[in-house]
Amino acid sequence: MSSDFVVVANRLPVDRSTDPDTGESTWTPSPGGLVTALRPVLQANDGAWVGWPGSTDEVTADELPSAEETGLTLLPVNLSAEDFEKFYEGFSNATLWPLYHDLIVPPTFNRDWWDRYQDVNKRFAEAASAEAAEGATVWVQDYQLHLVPGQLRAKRDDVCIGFFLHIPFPSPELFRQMPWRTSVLEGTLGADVIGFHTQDSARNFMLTLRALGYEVTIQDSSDSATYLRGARLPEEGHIVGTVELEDGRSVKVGAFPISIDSAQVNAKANDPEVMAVAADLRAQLGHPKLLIAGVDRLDYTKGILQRLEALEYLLDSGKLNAEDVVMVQVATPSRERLDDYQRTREMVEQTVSRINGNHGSLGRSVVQYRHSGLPFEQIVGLYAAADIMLVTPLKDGMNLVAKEYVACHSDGSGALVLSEFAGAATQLVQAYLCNPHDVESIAAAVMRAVEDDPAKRKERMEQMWEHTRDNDVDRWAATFLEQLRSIDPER
Ligand code: ADQ
Repeated sequence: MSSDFVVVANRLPVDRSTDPDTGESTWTPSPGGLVTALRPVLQANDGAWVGWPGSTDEVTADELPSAEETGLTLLPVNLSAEDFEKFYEGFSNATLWPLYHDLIVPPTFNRDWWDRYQDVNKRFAEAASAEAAEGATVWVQDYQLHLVPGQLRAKRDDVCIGFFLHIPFPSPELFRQMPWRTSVLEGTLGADVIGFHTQDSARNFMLTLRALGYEVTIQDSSDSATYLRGARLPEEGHIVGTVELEDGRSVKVGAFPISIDSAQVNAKANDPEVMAVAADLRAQLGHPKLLIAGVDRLDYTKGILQRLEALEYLLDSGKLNAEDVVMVQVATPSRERLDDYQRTREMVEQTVSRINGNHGSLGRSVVQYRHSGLPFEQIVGLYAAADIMLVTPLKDGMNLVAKEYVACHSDGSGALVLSEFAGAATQLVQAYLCNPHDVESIAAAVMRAVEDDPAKRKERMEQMWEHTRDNDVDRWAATFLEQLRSIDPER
């Protein structure tokens, strides 16, 4: 029991790489936004991070980088191959993920996976309980760990617990389909503050609780769809309502839209080496008149297929000329053993080759597709080079790619085509919004971006940059933690 601040997340913020010659493995920090934002809090509070090291090989704490090296104590929760299959691929990614993304594919309800999910959550809760000092703050992250707040509360009533969901929370009718709905809610309600990216998700959560008999007060019932009419909600990072529990506790529920390290991404885009990457890329692509880009994990929620179909429609209809356009799509392999992900990959790749077959010429492809992750410098180089960024998820909690693109265009260059079903749309209201379920709507948004008055297009990017600059990931973490700190310590 030694840390005043403990983060509990599915993954530890480190990656293992193995030297192909010597076979020796080393751990390197994985520079995610979450760890960057929380590092100052972790360092100031003898912080610890509880999470899975990322492979099914057993790892002990002393094999991981030390607190001196990373500024935080890393505490591994190991997953066996069977845990990985049932807890991670199964319940987390084939039950909750599709259910929470509005059934783009049908979720599988499997009791065996659910049992394993409970077991694995318990191990995370035990690790957090063993590490948290008296009166510590524990911040649990995301859908893989819904039960941890309740399991931890049962062991340690002295700690203050936060829970943040990084993906959307679905409408009550969808959530209620899940056989274990009450247990999932009960587990989550072990927290003192529960955060979502958007007001809609926060409200869905509260309406679900109300439908299932909880006493909830929804303080904010303003129209949450103002972004469709170009207006941001007046207040972000605020409490949407409270839940009164039978044990006398009161839980706050709020909307805290996550962001990126805006200044750092902006600085990277202006770094001469990255600017050279961007210029080289345009040259390699034959200096196209219009460079369109997409960057995603290869996931059916991201709408990669739909955006390719929109491009195809624009080429088929002659609205865009294949000679003038190149689209670069980078898709990071993800959850590759799951059928729905394999199918998505097949459909994406067939569409890429059909477009190139019909519209490319010998030696020149209209769509340049890469199925891999890329170093962040290259991703930023691509963002900087792209005239139009296509971010068209069918459903997305927030979508950081949209914000990263904006941070690379503080000079007002470029244009963002953004799905109205991404949480980011509630904030980047000056984007060219589209309905990704409607290929013609995506195509129309692309044409609006192409044909807009250049001064207006520039103004849109500048306004989005100002908002992204002022609402970065530090602000997100600070706003959430401020709510958590305001919990009565005498409770
Ligand atoms: P994700 O679904 O993973 O996150 P997103 O928010 O877009 O989606 O973040 C992806 C990150 O991966 C970005 O930082 C991007 O730069 C990087 N990335 C994507 N493709 C890459 C590639 N090929 N190579 C290298 N890097 C790549 C979940 C939710 C989101 C929510 C975040 C944070 O689904 O809605 O915004 O968590 O809460």
